[in-house]
Amino acid sequence: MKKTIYLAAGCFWGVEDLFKKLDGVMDTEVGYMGGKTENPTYEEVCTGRTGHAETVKVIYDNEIISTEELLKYFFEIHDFTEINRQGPDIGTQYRSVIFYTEDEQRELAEKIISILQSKYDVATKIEQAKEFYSAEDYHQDYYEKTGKKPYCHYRREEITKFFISL
Ligand code: MHO
Repeated sequence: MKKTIYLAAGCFWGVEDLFKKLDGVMDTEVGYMGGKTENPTYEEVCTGRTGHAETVKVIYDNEIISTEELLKYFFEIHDFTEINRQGPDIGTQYRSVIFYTEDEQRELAEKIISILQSKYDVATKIEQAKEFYSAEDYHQDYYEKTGKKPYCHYRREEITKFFISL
């Protein structure tokens, strides 16, 4: 079954790149969510004043990847302990948020966060998905287009191992 979730975890270039490579992910799109400005531009979001977070829309085939596996991957590819920041990128637009579209996603996000909290300070917030504003074309598939590499998104072996140990 096809499902949609919106994930914010710092600069959306890297988040999209990593999710695109995940088995079961059918489509991705980068954009903005969680703020107050309608149809924001990248420059406006960069000021931190729109309230939006750089967000990736992830459409996945739930028969190939479960929501739980997808969410665990989310926690493996970014530093979920950072508040309003991801690596060199600082500001509320880089906060860590799971924007759910259905109750099962919210429940699983709560479950995984409570497990992670036994060992880590988790900054990730869980919120209901709101209006998603697609980002400018040049931000879509940024690393595929430019041939550059993500600078703060990669799979953290420590977190992968933590999940395996459960
Ligand atoms: N550090 C990057 C952030 C880009 S991301 C789309 C830059 O300043 O270009 O926010």
